[in-house]
Amino acid sequence: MPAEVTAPLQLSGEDRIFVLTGAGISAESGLATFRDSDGLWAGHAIEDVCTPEAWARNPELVWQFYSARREAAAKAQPNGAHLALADLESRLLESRIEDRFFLCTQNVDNLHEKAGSRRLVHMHGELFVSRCSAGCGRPPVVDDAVYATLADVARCQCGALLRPHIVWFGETPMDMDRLGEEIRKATVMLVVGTSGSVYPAANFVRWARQAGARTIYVGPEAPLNASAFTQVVIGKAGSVLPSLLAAAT
Ligand code: BV8
Repeated sequence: MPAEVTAPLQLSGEDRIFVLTGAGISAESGLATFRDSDGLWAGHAIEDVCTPEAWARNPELVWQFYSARREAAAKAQPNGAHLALADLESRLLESRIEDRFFLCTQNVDNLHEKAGSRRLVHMHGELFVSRCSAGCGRPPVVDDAVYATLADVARCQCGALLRPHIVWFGETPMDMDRLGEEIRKATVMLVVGTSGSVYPAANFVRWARQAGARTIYVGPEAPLNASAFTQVVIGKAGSVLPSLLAAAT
């Protein structure tokens, strides 16, 4: 198990930091993670709500699952971890070197945006966006509606049902080329609150290591890919990130 660290993160002017977040960063904002005992998967089997097959079989159940998450996320506020990352981004951007900071989240909630983060990719999609389920080519639309029944679900101009603009298992994550590019440039990778159980996100730390980057994990327990990290900070993101990132410029 790599050594625990408590010292604030030190960055040199040449450093470029790639941050990857998971459900754990939103836990202290009251949003359930996936695998916790009372987590999202506790109530539903992945294959019933988070696959293209589930959508084809029962789109009403899928919309009820994501509508409940829209209601929860709409009430949630960013915590100290989200705010510390937004603060670090603005500090590093002050240094006028455009791409010293990049944030990739597996989360579909909008708490990073609420915290003020800007240079951000939702590799698994966004909760408050929908798109045409027939793939007619029209762009995704902002949509915060809650759909209790299939009859309520809005339709695309082409007539097809709207589906959540979310990456389901078996579907290709968003912006993989850009993410690969940003990981190759990174000299530091900070990973926060993810179990390291879902791919390709769980491989990012290995790609960063191969590129020679320092790799740091923050979370209350070691992730499944812990061996790929050069440093681990065991603790909750909301209390660790503000002090860990305070000195980084
Ligand atoms: C794909 C959106 C091809 C939906 C999600 C290789 C090997 C084996 C399997 C595969 C493989 N490659 C692909 C697969 C299949 C599959 C996969 O990985 N299956 C798993 C189950 C084995 N992957 C796919 O299908 C992916 N697509 O591979 O396409 C491809 C590949 C490469 C390039 C091009 C194409 C698509 C996967 C995306 C699925 N959609 N989310 C939704 O949100 O409803 S995944 C979803 O689960 C999340 O987005 C996240 O990615 C993932 C895991 O969740 P975590 O965020 O890690 O949360 P979890 O609950 O697991 O853990 C919480 C952590 O937080 C814990 O560690 C806990 O300790 C910590 N924590 C708790 N409290 C705190 C905290 N940390 C800090 N502070 C706290 N307070």
